[in-house]
Amino acid sequence: MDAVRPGCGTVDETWCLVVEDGEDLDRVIESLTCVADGVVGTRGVREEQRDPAIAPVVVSGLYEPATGVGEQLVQLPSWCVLPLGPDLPRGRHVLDLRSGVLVRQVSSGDRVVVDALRFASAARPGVSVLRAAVATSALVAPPASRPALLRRTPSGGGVVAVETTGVHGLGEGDGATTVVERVVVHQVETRRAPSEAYARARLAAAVGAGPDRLLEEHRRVWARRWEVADVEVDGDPEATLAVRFALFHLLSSTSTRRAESAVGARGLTGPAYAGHVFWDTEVFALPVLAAIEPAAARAVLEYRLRRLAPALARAAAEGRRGARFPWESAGDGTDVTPRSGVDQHGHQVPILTGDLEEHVTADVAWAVWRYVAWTRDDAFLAGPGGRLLVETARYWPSRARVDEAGRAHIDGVIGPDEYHERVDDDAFTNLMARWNLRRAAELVAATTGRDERRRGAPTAPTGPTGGGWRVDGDEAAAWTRLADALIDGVDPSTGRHEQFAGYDRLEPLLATSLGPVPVAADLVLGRQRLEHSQVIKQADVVMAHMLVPDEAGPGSLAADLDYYLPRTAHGSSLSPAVHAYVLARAGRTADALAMLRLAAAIDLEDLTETTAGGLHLANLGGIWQAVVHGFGGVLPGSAGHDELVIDPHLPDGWDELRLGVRWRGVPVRLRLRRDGAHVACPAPVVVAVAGGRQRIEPPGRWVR
Ligand code: IFM
Repeated sequence: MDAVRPGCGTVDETWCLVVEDGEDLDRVIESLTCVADGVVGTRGVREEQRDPAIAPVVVSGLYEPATGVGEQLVQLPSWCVLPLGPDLPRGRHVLDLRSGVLVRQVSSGDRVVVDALRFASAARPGVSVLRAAVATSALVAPPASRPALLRRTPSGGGVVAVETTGVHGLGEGDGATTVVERVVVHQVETRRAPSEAYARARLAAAVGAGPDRLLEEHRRVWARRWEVADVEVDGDPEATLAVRFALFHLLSSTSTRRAESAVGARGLTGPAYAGHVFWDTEVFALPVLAAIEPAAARAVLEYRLRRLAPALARAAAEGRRGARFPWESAGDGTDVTPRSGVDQHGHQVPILTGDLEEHVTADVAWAVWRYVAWTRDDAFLAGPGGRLLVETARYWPSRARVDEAGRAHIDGVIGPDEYHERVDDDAFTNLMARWNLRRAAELVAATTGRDERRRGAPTAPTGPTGGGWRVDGDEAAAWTRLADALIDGVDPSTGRHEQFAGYDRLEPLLATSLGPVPVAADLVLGRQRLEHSQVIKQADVVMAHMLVPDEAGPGSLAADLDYYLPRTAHGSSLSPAVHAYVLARAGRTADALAMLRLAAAIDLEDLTETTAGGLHLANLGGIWQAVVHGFGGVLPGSAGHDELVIDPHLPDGWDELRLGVRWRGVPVRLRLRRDGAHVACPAPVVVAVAGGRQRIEPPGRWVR
């Protein structure tokens, strides 16, 4: 077994997550220790698991009909279970983030009863391996392979799982050990029937390579990933582990190999929210991928592109133009938000987000822009990415209302703060719509200018399907006019945004008066009182400062933070990391660090008691963004500028922040300190530090 030990021989607390098996904690541990390869996620179900675990294995992009939630991610039984006897003592899991390997050890006195290692091959997605040495006396039957498993879905796709279990004995008598080597292949197809013959051929190739070589390949892929993306905080091992843990699960839940990647709210770590895709994917996970694994970000955008037709159809059915993306999306891209849920008193309550939480449409556009900012994938912007920007922008003029004074309003929405429903002029929604309109208009202007120069005639690229789009200058000019007319809620007397029309007149209740945050204010106050109070669920106005700071009222950042932070319950896991980011940008680094710790605790300490259903992927993306964009100040320059901005705001105790990104295809490693930054790059890059642009030649240098 030594040949397959992970890097945790001596456990490095910044690379390894160590969890002791504990009563009632199984479901949480299963989420924390999930191993996934972007296609198949295997939760850390114990090898001796007997009670029915929840969704031991989930399969990306495959949805099946499910009561109450429309569609849910396909779930399969665990392939890691061994026929172990009932009185096994509890053990511990060690998840080695560096090599992507989960080790489980169970000891009885001096004797190791189970010493198991598993991984989901990053080198061969769909191939997973379990290698376990178990005390022969603990086995109640010889370990054997399960027969092939086939699941089909209404999309015509499906998954077939085939496996081989090799068994051999070591030693004799009381000390005898049985070594089990199991290799499994999950062959997943989203649009056609999976082929068992192909799965068997892959299995034969994997078994031929053997567990040692499979592990070596797998570790090499993770080593390459970390070479680009690792984040380390000198002076704060806790923050280092939190951000590595976030990166590990984000990269595990997304794919660089598939054309399209459906990333649900819990990634591949669990079944909560039925694996539905929310805005979480575009504004929390995608920014991380765009900066370090652009192919995975592109696959995330492809998921929306392939569901543009239902988004166009929905807008048309509602009498609008352009595209309206669904609040919750699954297989076919129609809205699958449940229409009702059950509250704490057992009463049925309507869920209105599917009808009213419309900012997701602009969020999709924002993700296109963010991807292009990191990659300069101009062909994507000129083709299908541009189409997403244009069709989303087209939605807003048909959705907005212009009053007699010429001011534009968006009525009857839900913003990120879901405690207040059917509100008018939600500042976040309006700012995002405004941003969407302006970027699309700029794109049309840039494209038309380029085409004029090239051909002497004003045209925009067109095409029969996803890739093409055509906009005439009058339509684009109307977008700019609407953007200028949209109400943004800035009150000149306070210098801050009013979250929505009438918010300031609500009961001036602070979330902090309800108890320590995070607090589920809906449970404490009840829906009725809550909606008439100023307590908000999560970052709303503050979120706009994170996504579209140039759209927010100049100078409003401090006033908005001062006002909204004490009113925020952080009743959504998305909230603390957003605050960490924005507080860091505002220079309030001690408060930002406290928020970062809260964000880290959400899953690592199961702070909201919801981690059993899977890790909160948006929070994980938020943690990385808070560290890299918030504290590091590392971001693409604003539109039209080709430099990577570096503007660190480090909290006390952080001596140096080391991180990596891919800037326009070049892997750049940064060491950020209070007095300067070191930029290491294998090809020239342009950076902006303290407002000054500098060209950095390889291998790099300090900039101050
Ligand atoms: O998208 C979020 C939403 O903002 C708050 N409720 C949970 C959703 C899924 O994470």
